[in-house]
Amino acid sequence: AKSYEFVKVEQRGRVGIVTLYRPKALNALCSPLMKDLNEALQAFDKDEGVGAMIVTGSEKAFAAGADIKEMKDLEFVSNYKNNFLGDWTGINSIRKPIIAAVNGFALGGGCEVAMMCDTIYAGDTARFGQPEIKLGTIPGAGGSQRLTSLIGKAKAMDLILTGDMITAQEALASGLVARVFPAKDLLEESIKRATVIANMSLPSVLMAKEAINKSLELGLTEGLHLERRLFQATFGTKDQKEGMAAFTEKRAPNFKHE
Ligand code: CO8
Repeated sequence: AKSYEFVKVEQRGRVGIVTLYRPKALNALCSPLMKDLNEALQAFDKDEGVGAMIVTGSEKAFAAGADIKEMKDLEFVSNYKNNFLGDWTGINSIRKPIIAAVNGFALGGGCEVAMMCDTIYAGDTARFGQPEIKLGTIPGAGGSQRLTSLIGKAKAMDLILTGDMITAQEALASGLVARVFPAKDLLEESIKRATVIANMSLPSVLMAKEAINKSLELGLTEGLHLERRLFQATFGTKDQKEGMAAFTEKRAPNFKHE
């Protein structure tokens, strides 16, 4: 596998793990780090042997946001001409599921990267926030949009307008994260669940992810139409035959991802 400066990659069975690695700056998301992250995820997305991915950071920080030192002297016209942050959306085009496993700080762009993933599991010491307002700016990579759809308007306003952090337990209660584990167990527990997903039929997994993500963008009629069409399409896979045969024969299915 290729090696990168700002992320570490590892494969456990059918699970691809990308660890953000910029310890000197609490994994602050400089442009080269985002480039490495996107490349590493794209490589796993293409890899036939991988069925699900995890993005994680260190025990102290998932990521403490965009790199403030890199950003501080930027100007509107150059931001606009260079489409600043416009190319940080690579995660959105990954088709396989990605779990963000968050320990420590997930702030600003760090919280946004976690929300770009398909679900978030947190260690019990994790802290989430969108502190951009304290720097005289606002979220720029989906914070105002994704956080609002995940936790609702009142809570999103409260967090984004004050810049306050919330704990893992608060994030769980508000629907930002799906599960909380003791911090030291977070990665192993995330790998276990990613393995469950990675052993399901990959075509079904891709279709389920696509259908869920489209629910955030389509009206109900179009969303139900897409879901029904994808559901019908699963009957064209060998894995659907295997899954239903295994149930009938009272045995575990052996999906071949085709
Ligand atoms: N950018 C650059 N460097 C950082 C950042 C950052 N966001 N966060 C921490 N660092 C650096 C510190 O400067 C420090 O470096 P040095 O040792 O050279 O001084 C080192 O990391 C360790 O940090 P601290 O000493 O501050 O550690 P503490 O444990 O005292 O505090 C905190 C931890 C509370 C996380 C604190 O570091 C902090 O508040 N960080 C900034 C958090 C923040 O405001 N983040 C939002 C940034 S704005 C943003 O993300 C805009 C979104 C744009 C979209 C991004 C696209 C994905």
